[in-house]
Amino acid sequence: MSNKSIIIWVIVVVIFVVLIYMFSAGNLASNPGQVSTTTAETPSGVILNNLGSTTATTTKPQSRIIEVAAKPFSFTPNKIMVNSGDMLELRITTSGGFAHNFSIDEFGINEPLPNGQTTVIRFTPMKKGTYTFYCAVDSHRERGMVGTLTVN
Ligand SMILES: [Cu+2]
Repeated sequence: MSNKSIIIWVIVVVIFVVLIYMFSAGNLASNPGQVSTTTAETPSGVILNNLGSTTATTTKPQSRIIEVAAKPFSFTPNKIMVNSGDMLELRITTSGGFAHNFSIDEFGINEPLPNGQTTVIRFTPMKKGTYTFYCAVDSHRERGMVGTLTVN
C-alpha cells in the first residue's frame, strides 16, 4: 500500500464514521417524537406558571378509588369531588335488605346494586360540572338516595 491509498482509506473511514454519526443522530432526533408528546404537556405547565403559581394546582389525572355505602335510603358519601380525567373506581356496598341502583344520566351509568354486595363501577369523567347520582329503584331517589358528583 502506498501512502496515497492509506490516506484515501482514512478519508473513506472518516466519511463512513461521520455518516453513521449523522444517521444515529437523526434517529435520536426522530425517536423523541414519542417523547415530544410528553414534552407537549410542558407548555400547559408553562401556562399555569404564567397564570400565577399561587393558584396553580396539580390536576394530574389520577386513579381514584371511592368507597360508597348504599343503604335505605342514602348514599354515603353523597358528595363526591374529583378532577376531570380522573379514573374513578366506585366501590358501592349495599346493606339493609334492599337491592339498589346507581345511576348518573350524563354518563349513561345505570348499574344495579344487589343487596349485600359490593359493585365496582369504573368511569373517567372528562367534562367539568356537577352531576346527580341516584338510585333508580322505586321511590328511593325521593327518599334520599341521591347525591352529587362534582368534576372540577
Ligand atoms: Cu335504592
